[in-house]
Parts: sequence; C-alpha cells; structure tokens
Amino acid sequence: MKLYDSKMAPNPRRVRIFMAEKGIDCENEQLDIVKGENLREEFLAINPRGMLPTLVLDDGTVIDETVAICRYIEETNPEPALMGTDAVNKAHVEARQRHMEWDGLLGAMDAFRNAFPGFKERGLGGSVGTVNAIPELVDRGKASLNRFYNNLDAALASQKYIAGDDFTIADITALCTIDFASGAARAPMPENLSNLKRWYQEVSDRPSAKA
Ligand SMILES: N[C@@H](CCC(=O)N[C@@H](CS)C(=O)NCC(=O)O)C(=O)O
Repeated sequence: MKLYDSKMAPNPRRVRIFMAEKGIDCENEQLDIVKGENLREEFLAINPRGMLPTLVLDDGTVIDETVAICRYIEETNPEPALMGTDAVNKAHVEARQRHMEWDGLLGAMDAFRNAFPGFKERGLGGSVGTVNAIPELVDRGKASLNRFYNNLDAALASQKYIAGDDFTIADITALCTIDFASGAARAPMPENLSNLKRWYQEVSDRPSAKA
C-alpha cells in the first residue's frame, strides 16, 4: 500500500504515528501542500478532494480521511489496540478522539490557515477553488485551543492517557494538534498546565512521535 503524505501537515502525521505504533511501514509519497502539489491533476485523479492523508491499497482501493485510514489499519492489524477494546471502551475512545479533533485540531487549523499568507485565497483546504481566508477565525481558533488545553489538563489530573489507562488514537490526535498549534498556528501549550505537560512529555518520548 502507499500513503500520500505531507510532513508539514498534522493530519498525515496522525496516520504515520498510528502506523508506527503498529509497526507498519509502507510506500510513501510526499506532497507539498503550500506549493499546491495536492491540487495537481495527478493527485486529484487519485483523490478528487485533494486532501491528505490518502491511502491507496495494493488492489487500488483509495481510502481518505485520517480516522477511516486508521480504522482500516486497526481492523487489519488489531494489536496493539489503538481504537478501544470492548463496546464501551471503543465508544469512549471514539468520543475522546472527536473531542481532540473538534476542540483542538479544528481550532489549530483555523488559527493557522487564516493567518498564513500563502493560504490567503485558500481559506478551505483541497480542491474547492478560491476561498478567501477570514482573519477573525484566527482568534476564534485560539480561543478554542485555550479551552482544549485547559480541559485536557483537568482530565489528565486523574488519568494517564486521554481516554484512560491506555495510549490510543485520541493521544495521537492531541499530540499532533499540540505540535501543530505550537508551531505553525502560533498558539503554544501554556507552560503552567502541569498535568498536560507530564502527558505531553510521555507521548513525545514514544518512538512513534518521530514519525
Ligand atoms: N478530515 C480530514 C482533514 C484532512 C486535512 O485537513 N488535510 C490537510 C492537511 S492536514 C490537507 O490535505 N490540506 C490540503 C490543502 O490545504 O489544500 C482528515 O481527517 O483526513
């Protein structure tokens, strides 16, 4: 299988870390989003939405959407479980994973996308044509991230990982969000949140975090 990927972007990194945790490697093609390589005809023929990550299986099946790709990998390589164990735990991991996306990653994407000069006319990602950035969304994104950081710190006071005792996809989404927010989106994790800092150090030390 082959992963269409971009080292500069947070969503493809979620898949790389997920695969690294499972010990899986595959063919990889890097596309430069800022240069618009994801909007070229060759790639749109594979994924008309022009979004990364995109996984192509050996039989030609195309799977896009980070969580859908992770679901496929989880089903084909169940160990270690990263998306929950029994029915209740799977539902809980899914809820936490969505909290990380909605409260954190979307805010970071808004804060970055609407401030980055190269995306002035690419306010929405992918093959949607010209859409102007909205500078007001930068502050809204940062406000959302602020709540995300504080809620995470409170949750991590009484549990090791974001969905409980085990490292899961929710931790991967949160890590990629925080690194992206701290760098490109210019909304770093506050220094005074000690539970969040403890967790961040632990997950950043995992070998998969280098993926
Ligand atoms: N919901 C999608 C979002 C994917 C997404 O936003 N990908 C970004 C990179 S992080 C992208 O491909 N952007 C293309 C662009 O900005 O033109 C997923 O989870 O895979």
